[in-house]
Amino acid sequence: LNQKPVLIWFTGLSGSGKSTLANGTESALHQLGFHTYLLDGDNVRSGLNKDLKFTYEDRVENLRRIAEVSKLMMDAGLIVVSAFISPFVKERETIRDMVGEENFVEIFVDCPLSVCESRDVKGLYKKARKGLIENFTGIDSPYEPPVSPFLRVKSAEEKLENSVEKIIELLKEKISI
Ligand code: GGZ
Repeated sequence: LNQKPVLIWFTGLSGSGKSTLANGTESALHQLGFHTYLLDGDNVRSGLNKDLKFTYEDRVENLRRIAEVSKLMMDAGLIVVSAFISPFVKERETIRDMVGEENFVEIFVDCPLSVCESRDVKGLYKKARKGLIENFTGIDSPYEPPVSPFLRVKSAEEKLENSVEKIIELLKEKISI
């Protein structure tokens, strides 16, 4: 199997479905025989980036470290699948430049704030509205959507399996897998 190391970067609001899509994509790649690694808030913010919060500076540092770790994993030959809000265009561009444009696959998980907020799986939007959480993306901290992502997934409208299938098909073309 000729595996090309790439960084598949899911960006979107909290509750938009990034992790679900990233998980689905990783499983699909794994089933095809690829060696992958999934990076998300659960395994990064609880460990490596435990010292970081959600101020502008901390988010920038969060993403910088994630990009560096992704690079190391790509050096090891892995396909890295990552799911972070990554709200700023500039930081996503920096990551793209760090890993090389041809190795960066940006997927915009496009889900209206109203839908993310109504799902509120972890009750964080409610807390943010009450002022109990500061700098919450979409509430009192900005989200800048990608201008021209590799792919835009309308996660509130599309079925997960269909989105994953589309991602895999496009990846096949992009990295000739
Ligand atoms: C946004 C926050 C915040 C604030 C805690 N703003 O839905 P979740 O819970 O599981 O995913 C969110 C996660 C976002 O971390 P990221 O590392 O992806 O963010 S960034 O790329 O902007 O650095 C949410 C939880 O952390 N969370 N406080 N204030 N999300």
